Amino acid sequence: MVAHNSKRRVALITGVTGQDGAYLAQHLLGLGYTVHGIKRRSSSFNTARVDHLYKDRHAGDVPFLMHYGDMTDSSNLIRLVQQIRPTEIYNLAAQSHVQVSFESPEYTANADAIGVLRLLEAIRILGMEKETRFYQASTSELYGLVQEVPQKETTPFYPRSPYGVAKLYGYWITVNYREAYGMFASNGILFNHESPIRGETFVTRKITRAVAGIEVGLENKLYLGNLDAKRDWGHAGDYVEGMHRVLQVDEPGDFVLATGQTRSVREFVELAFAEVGRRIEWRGKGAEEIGVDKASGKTLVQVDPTYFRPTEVDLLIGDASKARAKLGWTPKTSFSQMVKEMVASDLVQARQDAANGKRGF
Ligand code: NDP
Ligand code: GDR
Repeated sequence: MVAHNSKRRVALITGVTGQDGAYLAQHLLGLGYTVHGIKRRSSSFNTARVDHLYKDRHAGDVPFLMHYGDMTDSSNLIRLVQQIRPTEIYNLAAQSHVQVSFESPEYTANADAIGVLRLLEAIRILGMEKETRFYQASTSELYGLVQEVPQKETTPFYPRSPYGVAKLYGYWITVNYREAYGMFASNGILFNHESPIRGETFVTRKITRAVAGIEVGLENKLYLGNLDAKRDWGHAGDYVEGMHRVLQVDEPGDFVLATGQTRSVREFVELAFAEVGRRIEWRGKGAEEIGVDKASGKTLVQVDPTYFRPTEVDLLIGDASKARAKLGWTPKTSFSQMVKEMVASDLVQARQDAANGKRGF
């Protein structure tokens, strides 16, 4: 097994510009790592989440560096791994939106499934199997259609989207390379985790942004899909600490990270509106359902079937006992603290947008 060289601590994070990449880079820099991140070429700036970590290269000491790259580009990945020689790779890059994966299934498979293989092969081609530990961002979406609750490492997988199916390949190729080549390659099977820098089209951030936008007068109504889906929602800051721990133990393996509590989208909506003192009353059913502000009678939430998915994951609730026992990991942030933090942050943003005459939505 890969002996962990504690003297040299060099991490490579794919997907560093995403929610988890930003939290993980910050965490690893705090632990004294040199952190390299892969960012995609884009016609507009896409590094807002990590700009505060970036120090001017010309200033000398640069513990955080970014490189252009893409999970669909093997030669680029091989070259970067060769140049950086990371002691740890965190593969977080993915087309991570479940609904979008129904629109772009082939691209999702390329980036989320074959991309994992490309990175594992880069390690193997370069003969770095004993030098580099590998973390794969696996997901509770692997569980999909409910087989058992709570879901744990031994629960059978039944993915329900092209995203989930692509991630299933990523999970198993990671296990296979561990078994075939003795690599320190591990899966973190992470349940949903959110934060103020969560992508704006995931349901939690969509809700908190709309609550703030409605409060500040920038928008009138929040349109949502399935209100009854249940998720085990934690805070991204807690989960990146778990990712790091997955690579610090003596043996590689697969670990569920979850809070063990589940809440519906409907409950998230109610709590987020409660943060600004509004009580939501639900009227109607299914595609006709609306959420009304109890005090004013105004409709603030409306179901829009456009957001229904061809196949849905109804219930996720994770059992993180293995992570607790073997990694010493437990989530610290409560659900209500997280909702409060997200609404407060979006209120600040919405007020700035209003002051600057920007709609922002
Ligand atoms: P985000 O969508 O916020 O970030 C995804 C990152 O991947 C972004 O940096 C994005 O770049 C990058 N990316 C996308 N496609 C490519 C590509 N082809 N080549 C290189 N980079 C690419 O996701 P999260 O931070 O929320 O999630 C991180 C990982 O964890 C993902 O793999 C996700 O599937 C997985 N996961 C997430 C969970 C969650 O609840 N957040 C739960 C379980 C697993 P850009 O900024 O340019 O778009
Ligand atoms: P999910 O997150 O699919 O669980 O994947 P998302 O926030 O997109 O959906 C959660 C649930 O909310 C329902 N929903 C809506 N979802 C979105 N995005 N927009 C809506 O308007 C809406 N209305 C209701 C969905 O149907 C679903 O049931 C996330 C991603 O981060 C994945 O990358 C990760 O692997 C999993 O979490 C764990």
